[in-house]
Amino acid sequence: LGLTSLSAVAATEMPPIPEVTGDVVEGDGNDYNLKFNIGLTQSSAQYRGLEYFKKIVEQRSDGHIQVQTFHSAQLGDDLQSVSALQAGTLEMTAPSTSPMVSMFPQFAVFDLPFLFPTPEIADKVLDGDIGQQMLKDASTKGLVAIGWAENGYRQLTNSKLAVTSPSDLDGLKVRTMQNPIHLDIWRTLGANPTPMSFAELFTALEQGVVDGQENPWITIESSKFNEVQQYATETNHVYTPFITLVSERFWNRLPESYQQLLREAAKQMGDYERQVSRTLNDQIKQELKEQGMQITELTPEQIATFQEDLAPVYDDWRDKIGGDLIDRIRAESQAQ
Ligand code: TF8
Repeated sequence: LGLTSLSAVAATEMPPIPEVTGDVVEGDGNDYNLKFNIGLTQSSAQYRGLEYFKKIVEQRSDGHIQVQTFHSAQLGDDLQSVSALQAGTLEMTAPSTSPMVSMFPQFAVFDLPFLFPTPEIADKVLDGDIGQQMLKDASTKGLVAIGWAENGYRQLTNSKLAVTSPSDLDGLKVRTMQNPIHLDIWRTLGANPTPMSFAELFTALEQGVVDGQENPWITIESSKFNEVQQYATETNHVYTPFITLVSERFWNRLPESYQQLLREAAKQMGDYERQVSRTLNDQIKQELKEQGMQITELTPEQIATFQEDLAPVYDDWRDKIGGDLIDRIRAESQAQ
């Protein structure tokens, strides 16, 4: 049922893959093979973005770069893909920033709850000086970071009860990404969090190893979590970006003109993917309701209770992440 209804949306309302603009780019006469692997399924906005990326790169390189796309962690989950890039056995991936904080501590800023009040503010941060500096800083350790896209605002689902306040979370087993702030968030709210790779999540939910998880609506549907999760709460507690990464070994083999082509294609993919993600977000929430998921939308007062309870998470992480960076992001929000 989930799939049929998602493809119904896809047919009518999914923003179509744009036409490729820009001239053919001269390379060095060599042919290149680029494998691009992600953890989400074929029905995700992210995979749609990959299809656009492939179209741009293949057309503008006049077929000299062939892009092979992989989804559903076919070539590994987020962390495994990053290692494969470092080893040079995979050319591209686009993980959530969260599991990468052990390599790049500054990414932890994206894990702070309720820091990005709107997607437009997230865009300003990611596409502005802060985000562009982060791409430079993350271009090390065998990786070249060339762009941002979005995973999106995260929502809580579970198999036990309709959650309207932190007190409902008492002892609830919630899967989190492999990230210390996420662990801290759910522990602070009274839940019993377990970090786990996304690739293991469906089975863990199905077998009751965990009671709940949190991800954007589109991921909940495209991964069919609604088949094993009766309840959802629209918490919007964290905005997670995707970061587009290239293997440095591959990058260094490319002529500069192709490096520039990949940067441009990553930018266009990111813009398009955000558009798809935002167009589908509310539609998919409605569909999940129609399919029988019990979705709780919180009042501003109920959201405030979560925010107040999570204030200590800010206090604990502020200095470790850099209060300066947090203040600059807050200033962007105020400037709106
Ligand atoms: C998570 C993330 C994932 C993505 C994707 C699988 O919950 O939100 O959806 O990182 O690559 O692990």
